[in-house]
Order: sequence, then C-alpha cells, then structure tokens
Amino acid sequence: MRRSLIQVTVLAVVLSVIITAISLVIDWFPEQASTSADDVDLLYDVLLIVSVPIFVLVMTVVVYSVVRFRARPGDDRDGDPIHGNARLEIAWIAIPTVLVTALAVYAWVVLDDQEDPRPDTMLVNVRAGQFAWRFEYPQPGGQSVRSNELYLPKDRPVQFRIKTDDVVHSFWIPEFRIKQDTVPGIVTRTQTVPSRAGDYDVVCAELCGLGHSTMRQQVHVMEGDRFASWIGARRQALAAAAPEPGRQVFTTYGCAGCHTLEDAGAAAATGPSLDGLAEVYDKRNPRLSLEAYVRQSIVDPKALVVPGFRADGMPANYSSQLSRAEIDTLVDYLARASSSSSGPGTAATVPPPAGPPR
Ligand SMILES: [Cu+2]
Repeated sequence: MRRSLIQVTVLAVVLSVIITAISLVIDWFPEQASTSADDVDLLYDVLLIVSVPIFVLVMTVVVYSVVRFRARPGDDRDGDPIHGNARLEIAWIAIPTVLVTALAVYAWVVLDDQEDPRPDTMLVNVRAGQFAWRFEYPQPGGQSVRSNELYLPKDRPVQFRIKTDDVVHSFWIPEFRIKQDTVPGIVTRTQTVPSRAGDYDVVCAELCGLGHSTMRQQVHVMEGDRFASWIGARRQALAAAAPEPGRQVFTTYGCAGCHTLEDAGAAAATGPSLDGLAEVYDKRNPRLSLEAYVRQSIVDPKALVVPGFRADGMPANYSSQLSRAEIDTLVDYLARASSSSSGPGTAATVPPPAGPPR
C-alpha cells in the first residue's frame, strides 16, 4: 500500500510539473493591444498553475488505480469495506474552498482595476443587432458620428456603453482582452486603453442566431492625430448633411413610438413596420400607389388596417394635427425611407401608381 502511495505521488508530481510547464509555454492568446492585456494574461497563467496540477493529480490517481488494482481473470473477490475518514473529508472540503475563494478574490481585484474610472475617457456607444455592430461617437449638441467599423486613438482610455436591439450578444476584442455581454433592456459597460496601433477583430462571442459567425467587424487603432482627422471629417459630414424634414415630422409627432423605421432609428412594434413597406403595400391594397397608400394610412387609418394590428391602434386625428404641408413632407419621406431601408434595388421595383392620386 505504502509503495503504491509513493509511486502514484512521484508520478503525479513529475507529470504535474511537465504538463503545467507545457501549458505555460503554449501561446494561448493573440498579441496584446491594450493595457488590460498584461493583467488578464497573468490571471490566466495563475489559473493554469493552480488548476492544471489538480487535474493531473486526479487523472493520475484514476489511471494508476485502474491499471494497478484491476481484477485479474478469475478474481471475483470484493475489496475491503471502506469507512469514513474525517480528516480526509475536512481536507478535501477545506482546500478547494480556500483555493476557489482566493482565485475569486484575485479575479475580482483584476476586474475592479480594469473598471477604475480614468481621466480623459472617450465614450463610444456600441449597438449590437443580429448580425452586426454599429458604433456611435456622441458629439456636443446631441448628434453622433456613426460608423460600421470601430476607430480608436492609441493610448487614450475608451469606455464602451453597449446596447442590443434584439438578443444577447457579447462584445469581444481578443487583442484587448475585453469581453462584455449585451443584455436586452440594459446598458452594459467595459473599458480599456488601446496601446498598439493596428487592425483587430471585433467579434460576437455569444451564439445569437443563424448569422452569429458573420458578426465580425474591425477595430482600427490609430495614432491620436490620425484619429482626430478621421473624426473631424466625420463631424464635418454630419454638420453638412441637410436635415431630412420628413424625418423631423416623423419624430416630432411620435410615429417612432409605435413603428419601426430604420432610417429614423425607430424600432417599436405596436404598429406595422414601415421598413420594406414598398414591397408589401400593394398586396394589402392593389388599388393605391405607395404614396396614396401611405397618405390614406395617416389621414384615415381605420380604412386600411393591417391584419394582425388593432383597428384603433393608430390615432385617427393626424389629419387635423398635422398641416397639409407636413403631411405631404411625411408621405414623401415615408415612401422613400420605407423602400430604401429594405435593401438596394427595391425602389426600382415599386410599380407605377395604379390608383387615383389625391
Ligand atoms: Cu451576436
């Protein structure tokens, strides 16, 4: 018995040293591109140093016992009865408790450190939706510079405020060693300081639907002056873009409270979606042109109730609330926006007006 114990102990120690060494030599992660990376990689190494020997010890004892104490052919004796061993039981409860608690405290300290507020932090709003990321840089005055790729200045702290338009996603930049879930209904945050110029992947790390694997974009970390000229150009374009009067009417009169329209940033579902309306309106009422259909839906909503929606869902007094010019502007805008948001080319497929214009 004593000989077996010595043998298995020596074997477990030797294997632990070898396999832990191998696990530390393996290059698990991509290059480090943020100030968070060092601490996270060290944490990972400590986890390896603590957990690999335990795994190796358990597996060594299992394999050793299976081989050394296996029943030989013809041997059908039972083993000796085993009684409890209080000292052993206390040890196998106390040691894991101490280990797991210590690791949890250490991990908490690392996370707390990462989340410390830093001076001069830049704010980026991240919007997740099946199956793409969108990035918004809030500007003074309430507008935001929008981008489909993430651009960041090197060496400047950045905080990401992350929202999702649909399901749970996870915002992950492996080179930064940051990852944060997006949760419907709340804003989650993470932050870091990019420390190395280059292009890296922004990945969704939470299975979020059929297109999950395609939910990948790029982050471009650039020198501060190059970033300043990028955001400056975007800011100018934002200021130069003529405001869309129809969108103004749409938001002013609360249309966004009930309808989805990508062009206006509306995503409500109480009323029918206006995205892609150009493709379906003539199946609902083949007598009207798109413009006439939209106009009638606004001034006399009960006449054209979309199946599946309530007849009294849409207020019937818009014809008196909006001026004639506002209605014209809104109709013109919705006819354009509802076809452009369903994808390229759909505007060309809109059939010519078939019904009587008003
Ligand atoms: Cu996703």
